Amino acid sequence: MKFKPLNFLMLTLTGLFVFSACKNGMKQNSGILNNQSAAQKVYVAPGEHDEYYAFFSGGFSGQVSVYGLPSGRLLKIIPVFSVDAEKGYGFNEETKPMLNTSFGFVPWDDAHHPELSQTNGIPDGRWLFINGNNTPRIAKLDLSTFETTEIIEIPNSGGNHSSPFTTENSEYVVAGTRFSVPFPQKDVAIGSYKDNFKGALSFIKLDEDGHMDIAFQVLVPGYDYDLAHSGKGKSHGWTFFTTYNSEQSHTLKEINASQNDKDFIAAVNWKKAEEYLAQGKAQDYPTEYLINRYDEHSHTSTSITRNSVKVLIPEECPGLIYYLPTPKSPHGVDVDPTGEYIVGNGKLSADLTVHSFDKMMTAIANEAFEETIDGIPVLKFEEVLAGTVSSGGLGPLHTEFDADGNAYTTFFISSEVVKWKVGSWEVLDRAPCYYSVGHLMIPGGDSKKPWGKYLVALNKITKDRYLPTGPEMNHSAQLYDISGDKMEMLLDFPTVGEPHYGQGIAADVIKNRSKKIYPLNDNTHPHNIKSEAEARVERDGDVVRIYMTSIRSHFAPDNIEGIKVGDKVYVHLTNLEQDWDTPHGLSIMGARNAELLVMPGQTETLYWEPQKPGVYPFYCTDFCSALHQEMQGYIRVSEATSDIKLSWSLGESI
Ligand code: K7E
Ligand code: CUA
Repeated sequence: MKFKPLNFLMLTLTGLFVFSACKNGMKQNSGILNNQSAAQKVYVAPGEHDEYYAFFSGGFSGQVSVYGLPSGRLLKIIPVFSVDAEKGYGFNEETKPMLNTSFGFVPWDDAHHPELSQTNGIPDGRWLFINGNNTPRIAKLDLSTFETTEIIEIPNSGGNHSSPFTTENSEYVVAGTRFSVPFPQKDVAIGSYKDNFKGALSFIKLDEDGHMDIAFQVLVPGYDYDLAHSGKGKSHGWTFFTTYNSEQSHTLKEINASQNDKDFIAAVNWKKAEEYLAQGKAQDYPTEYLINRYDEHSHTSTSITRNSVKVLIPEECPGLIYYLPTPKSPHGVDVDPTGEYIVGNGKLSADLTVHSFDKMMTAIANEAFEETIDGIPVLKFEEVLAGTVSSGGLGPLHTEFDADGNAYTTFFISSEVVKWKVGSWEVLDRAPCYYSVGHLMIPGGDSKKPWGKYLVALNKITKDRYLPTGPEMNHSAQLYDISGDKMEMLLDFPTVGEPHYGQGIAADVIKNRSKKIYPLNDNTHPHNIKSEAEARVERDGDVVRIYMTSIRSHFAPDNIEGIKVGDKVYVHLTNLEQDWDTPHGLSIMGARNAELLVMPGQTETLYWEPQKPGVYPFYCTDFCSALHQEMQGYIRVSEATSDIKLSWSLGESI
C-alpha cells in the first residue's frame, strides 16, 4: 500500500484552518457592536410571539428543531429519523413502521436539509421535507400538526445528501446520491469503481394528497452529488446538482477527489424527463424501497414496499441533462430569486462561480459543448459563466438571498459571511462567525420572495461561546440583522445536534393553520374507544389487549389483574381530552419501552412483555392537572401457570 503525501493545496487549507481556529480560540470580543441595540432587537416580551419560525436540521440527532426568531427560543423538537423516548416516537406501535426500511427497522439517521414546500416559488407552510443521509430517505412533516407523516426510502443511492430541495410548486423533491455505489447494488471489488459505480439523481413526485413516490431516477456517472437547488421563475423545470470527485476516486478522497480544476453542476430538465417518461423511455430496474405513511385519523403508520424504479439513461434521452463546469469541488449550489443565476460554491476556492441560466440555454441551443460524458454534454465554461465573485474569503459553502438583490455566502475556513451584489458581483460587507460557519439561513432565502430581515449562521465549532459543558459543546447559531447596509450580529443560541441547513418562514403562514386537538369523533384507530364505558381488557391466547382511556385525572381502568408472565400485552390508550395542550403520558414499571405521550383525541399503543410476577404501578408522565400525581394505577402480573381471572376496575376493588 502506498500513501501519497498531502499536496500543497491541502497543506495550505489545513494550515489556514488551524490558524483560524487558534486565532478564534482566544476570544477577543463577542462580535456584537452595540449590546443595547442588539438586545432590543431580539427581545420578545413574555407572552408575545416571535415573528418567524425557523426549522433547523438535527444533523446526527436525526431530528428537526423548531425555533422562534428573533428570540432564538427553542419551541419544539420534532422526531423524524431517530427514535424519541420523550414522545414515544419509534417506541409505540403506531410509529414504529415509520422507521422501516429495506434493511429492517433503522432507529437513527443523519438529517441535513430541511426544505419547506412551496407554491409559486414561495414557502407555503404546508410541509417541511428533510433528507436522511445515511440510509437514504426523505421525510415529510405536516406543519399543521408538527408531526412526521411520511418517510420514503431512496434506492440505488448512498448518502442521500443533495436532497430534498423542492421545485417551485413542490411538484418534486429531489435526492442526489453523495456516494456513488454499484447500480444496482451488487458484490464487486471496490477497485472496480470506475466500471461499476454510478450515481442516481432521484425525482420524488408528490401526488394530490401530498403522498411521495419516486417518479424516476437519472443514471449519472459515478461522481459524488453533493447539493442541489431547483430552478424558479425562468429556470422553473430545471434542478441543479453540484458534483465533486469527477476524478472517480474511491480512496483518500481528500487528495484524490481534489485533483481536477473543475467539477460540474449538473442541470436536469425534469419537464423533459416527464416527456420521456410519457414516451415510455424509462427502463424498469428491479430494486426494493419502502414508503411509510402516518395517517392522522387512524393515528397509525403503514409501510408499503415497492419493487422497481423507473430509470432514465442520458444517452437515450437527449436534452435531459447537461454539465456546467464549476471550479474547485463545489459544495452548495444556490439559485437567486429571479431564477437567472446559479451560484456554485467551490469549497477549495476563494471565488464564487456564478452561471447564467439564459447563457446556459443559448449554449445548449448552439451546442457549445466541450465534450460529452456518458451521454451528458459538458457546456463550455465561458459560454455559461455570468460572473465571478472575488470574495476575499476562503472555503465558500452556501449562499442565500435577501429581498433586495443581495446574496450572502458562508466561508468555512475564513469563518465569515460575505454579502455581495447579485449582477455586479461586488462585495458589500463581511461579518465574522464564531466559529467556522456551514450553512446559513435567511427566511425565504432560497425562494422567489425572501422575507430577508434576519440571517442565521449555523456554525460548526462553538468553543468558548458558552459556559463549558465538557468536551462536547452544542453547535451554535448566530443571528444577524441584515435590514441595513451592514450586517449586525444580534444573538448566539445553542442548537440541537448539528444543524446543517435551516428554513425560515413568517409565523403567520403557519400559526393559524396549527391544529389544537385531534377530534375524538374522527379517530379511526382500530383499537380506539370513545368513552370510559368501553374500557376493557381482552385475552386471545397469550395476547392481552387493554383498552384504556385517560382524562384528568385518571385512567380507566386503573386496576387490572389476570395478566401472566409470558403474555404479550398491548395497552391501547385513547386520550379522551378535547382541549388544546392536554396530553397524558403512560409508563409501566419495568416495560422495556418508552412512555406514551398521547395527544387529545389520539390513540397510542404501548407493547409490554411482563417479565416476573408482582404488582406493577403505571402512571401519567405529563403533569396534566392539580391531581396529576394521583393519575396512576396497578397491574397485577401472575405466574404463567396461575388461574387468576382477567378482571379490571375503576373506583372499586376488583
Ligand atoms: Cu454544507 Cu450536509 Cu448541506 Cu452541512 S452540508 S454545512
Ligand atoms: Cu395525566 Cu398527568
